Parts: sequence; C-alpha cells; structure tokens
Amino acid sequence: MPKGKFITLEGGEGVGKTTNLAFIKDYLEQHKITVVVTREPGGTPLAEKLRQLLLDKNSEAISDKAELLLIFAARAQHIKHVIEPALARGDWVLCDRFTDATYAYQGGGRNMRVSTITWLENLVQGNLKPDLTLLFDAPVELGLERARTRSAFDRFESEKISFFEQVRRAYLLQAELYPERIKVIKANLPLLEVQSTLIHAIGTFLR
Ligand code: T5A
Repeated sequence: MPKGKFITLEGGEGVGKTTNLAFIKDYLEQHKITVVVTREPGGTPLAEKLRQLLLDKNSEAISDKAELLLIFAARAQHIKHVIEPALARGDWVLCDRFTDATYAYQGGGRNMRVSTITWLENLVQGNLKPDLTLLFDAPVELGLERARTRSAFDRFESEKISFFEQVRRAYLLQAELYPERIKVIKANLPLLEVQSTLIHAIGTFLR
C-alpha cells in the first residue's frame, strides 16, 4: 500500500502549472513533507524521449492512436520507475499533468473514445489514482498568450483554438465527475491570488 500522497497539476496550455509547482513544493516542504517533483509525458529517460517525439512539431504526422499509446507507454515507465517507488518510500509525488490530461487532450481534443482511455488507464495504472488534482482553469486565449510569451509553440500548442476549447470542456467535465479529488483553481487571476487559493486547497487536503 502506498504511504505517500500523489498530487497532480492539470489544465490547458500556459495556465500556470509549472510556475506553481515550485510554490506547492515549498509549501509542502515547510510542512516537513519530502516531495518528488515530476511531469508527464516524461519523468524517466525513456519517457522523456517519448515526450520529445510527442512535442516535436516537425515529426511525421502522428496518428491519434499512436499518440495515445505513446502517452501511456511513457506513463507505464514513469509509474514503475518513479511514482510507485516514491509513494512506497512515503514521499509525496507532485506531478505536472497525468491521466486527466489524456481524458482532456486525447478524449476531448482528439475525440478518442473515453472507454478506450479508461481501458488503457486500468491496464497501465491498476489502482493508482491521484489523491488530489489541482485543475488550473483559465480562458484558452489567455493561456495561449502566456505560453506564447514563454517559448515557441510545440506540436500540441500549434493546434486550433477549437481544440483547446474542447480540452478545457473535457477537463471541467472530469472535475464535475470527480469533485472530491479535483479542485478547480481560477488561474486567470494575479499570481498571488492564485497562490492563496492553492494554499487553501492544499491546507484543506493536509487536514
Ligand atoms: N499531453 C500531456 C497530452 O496531450 N496528453 C497527456 O496525457 C499528457 C500528460 C505537455 C503537452 O503534452 C500534452 C499536453 C501538453 O500540450 P507541458 O509542457 O506539460 O506539455 O504543458 P504546457 O501546458 O505546454 O506547459 P506550459 O508550461 O505551457 O503551461 P503551464 O505550465 O501551465 O504554464 P507556466 O507555469 O509555464 O506559465 C506560462 C507563463 O504564464 C506566466 C508564467 O510566468 C509563464 O511566463 N504566468 C502568469 N502570468 C500572470 N498571472 C498568473 N497567474 C500567471 N501564472 C503563470
């Protein structure tokens, strides 16, 4: 049985997941918790290679099925070599994106069947699910604008606005389906306000 806790950060492009990851890590460490910070796709050498393939704008056209399978292949490595060992040690895992992103991007964005994603989720994860998910939500255009100022667009970020609207809707649907686990954080506010909401959500979880 895992002894640590598994927290995931989710949301569309540029909503502030990476920015707030360090903030949450510091907050947990102040509470004497050992934190492993990681991300998806990625987190192990092989999974990081798969991430490069997935994000590369200049790769051959990747079919929707190949994309879905690459994401779950990376996840299988990540779970086996990073997430499960950390949780077994009693560390907490803070992960930038996980399977809710697959429901949002491949399910919502690419229209892949939810039942297919669920089948792969069960195969790859067994009983492993996040204990807490912080879903950063902001209007699509605002997130893309923020992402644009940070770096050049990758293969996903180069999609049409309608794709990201579908992603956002699918994320919010996940939050409706799992209100106990998924806490929606309004991410269109100034950073300090976002962080005070985060402290409230994590403080409640800690208690
Ligand atoms: N993917 C992933 C799938 O399709 N399926 C899956 O199952 C998984 C796991 C990964 C891509 O892979 C896809 C989805 C993704 O497209 P990624 O790098 O993890 O890519 O995700 P991105 O969303 O591209 O990451 P970003 O770095 O763009 O977004 P973040 O992390 O949400 O945003 P962040 O923190 O870098 O902030 C962006 C900018 O905004 C500023 C920051 O300073 C930064 O400059 N900012 C704010 N400015 C004002 N006010 C605030 N409150 C701000 N918060 C942040």
